[in-house]
Amino acid sequence: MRLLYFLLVFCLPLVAQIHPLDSLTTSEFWAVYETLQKSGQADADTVFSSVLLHPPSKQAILTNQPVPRQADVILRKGNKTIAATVNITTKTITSSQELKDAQAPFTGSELFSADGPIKKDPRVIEALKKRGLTDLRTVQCLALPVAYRSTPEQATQRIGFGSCSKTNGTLHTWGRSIEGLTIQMDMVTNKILKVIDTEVAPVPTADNNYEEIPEVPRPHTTPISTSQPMGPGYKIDKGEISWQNWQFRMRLDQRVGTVLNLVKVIDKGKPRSVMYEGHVSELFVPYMDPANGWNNRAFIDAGQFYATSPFIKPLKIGLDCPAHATYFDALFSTDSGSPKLHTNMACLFERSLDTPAWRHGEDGQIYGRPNRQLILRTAAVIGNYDYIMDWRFDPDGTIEVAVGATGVIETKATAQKLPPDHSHNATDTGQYVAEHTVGVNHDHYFSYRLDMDVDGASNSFMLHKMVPKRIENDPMRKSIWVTQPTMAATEKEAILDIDLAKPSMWMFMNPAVKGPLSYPTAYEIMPGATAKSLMSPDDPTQQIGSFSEHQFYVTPYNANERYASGVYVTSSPAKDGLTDWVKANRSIANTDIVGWYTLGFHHITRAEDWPVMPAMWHSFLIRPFHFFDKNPVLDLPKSLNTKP
Ligand SMILES: [Cu+2]
Repeated sequence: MRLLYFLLVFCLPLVAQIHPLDSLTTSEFWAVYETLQKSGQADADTVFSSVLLHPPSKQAILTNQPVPRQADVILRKGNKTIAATVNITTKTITSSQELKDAQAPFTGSELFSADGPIKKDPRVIEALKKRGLTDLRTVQCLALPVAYRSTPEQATQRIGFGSCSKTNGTLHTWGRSIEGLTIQMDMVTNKILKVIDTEVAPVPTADNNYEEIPEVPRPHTTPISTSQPMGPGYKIDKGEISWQNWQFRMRLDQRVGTVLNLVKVIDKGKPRSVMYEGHVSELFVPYMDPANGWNNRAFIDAGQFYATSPFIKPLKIGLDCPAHATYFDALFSTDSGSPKLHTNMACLFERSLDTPAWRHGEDGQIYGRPNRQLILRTAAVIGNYDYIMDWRFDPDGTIEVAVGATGVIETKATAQKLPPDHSHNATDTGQYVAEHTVGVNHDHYFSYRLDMDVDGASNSFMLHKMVPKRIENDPMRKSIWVTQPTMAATEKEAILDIDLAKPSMWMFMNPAVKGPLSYPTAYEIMPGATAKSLMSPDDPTQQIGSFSEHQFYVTPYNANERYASGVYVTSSPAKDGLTDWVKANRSIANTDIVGWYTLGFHHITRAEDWPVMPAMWHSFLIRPFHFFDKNPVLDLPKSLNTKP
């Protein structure tokens, strides 16, 4: 179903009033452009590296006060980076500053323009010749930014780190890397600064044309049909989505994808606040190989690449989401400051879970209610990797946040054809996934920023610890576990890791609102399978993705703290991020607080991950705790097929 809503929003303000939390519209992008041009801040050569909605004042939103529409802009003029905030309402510049220790993110044209200069360098030509590669039309080179400072030149110059792949004989170049050859390039002058050539390995030839593999019908795959013949059960009204007892706003952001706002549950007819804002904050994907070409692969995937191409990419109807889903378009900036429409960037649909929301069998009878879920989905594609990113709403007040990792693993070409023996330790930096092809060990970390507002903005954070208790003088029992509620007073007390020997529940609670049983109302953050970085804190790669040290953090609300590795992650000195903010050890008691969950996993690759990886899912839950007075889904319909 094509949704007119977003197109209508793009045509505003002629049609209706823009909500302060809506995405930037066409006319607003152009207002930003014209304001910067007229003021002299931008000229014909200025690159618009980033134009994002400046999030409106939370205080103004919560008190229904008028709030100006603003945009945060990063401009680049040669080597200079300028941060500006533009007031769209008044067409004035709120602030503008040249940054001395930060660099604008790489844009797409910048990244791909490296191919020509790299292939003209005689050292590169010689290195390619040494590998038998003389037809340079079949070699593709690009220069990527590095998020952290890996060379001193990055402090003063805009350095791209180049590498090349062979393109002939294949549709995609993943798995065709020209190993051991790396290039450092000044992206402003296009001067090649260094060519490093450390090892020659044959470019692998293992089949990677996955799309051309013939389809083989599987036995017993009869059609499964899902449809909603009476239309969806959700409503979308001026950017507000409502479904069953849920109500929230959604916008799509070029840097972080889906941004949820004003997430509420309707309880007995009254809207109750759960979360003011929720979105991915950052991604960190470090590789575990110190060799040339691999030693600086530690990607900060959202902040490092969103200007190259938007974090989220189009969805395919019938593959990513059902045909009957609602698909949303998005309007993002180009590097000349003009808006560009991207279609099918998010989808919304209901699905039957084919499981009961609850059930009980008694006296030969089965009592229960069937369950369903509302899913808001996007797909991020960053180079080789694809991440399906879900916000899943359950009727019982739970939100499941899930990420499905798929796409193509990064591989290293090796001189050796296959592992020398039958052990799994043939190489300590990866596993062979095809001949001459090692899938390098790596991690994936996702930082989710969760501005929880449980029944209001002022919340406290409680650890509901479970501790063993010795039972004395009782022949029937020697031990039990009991709960020990502990309030986290400051940020350091809320830096948390999963420890199976010291379990605890992590809860945002409102000390001022008592539930029907007299407990403060609360929402729990329930971790799923996750991971913690094993790199040392003095490793510069770890410093830029340092949020991966822990699974959870709580900070007092600060409008400027949105991205866990900081705003600027191109050649960054890594001094502005979540782990820096929490050093202040600010109070988090009974105030507006924000949770930061790290969803992570270590990835040891396997044959089954090649040439394209089966989707692997990880998730965590945000679920009510003493928020409702009883099971909130007792009243679900007995059949899913009832008319509302
Ligand atoms: Cu992986």
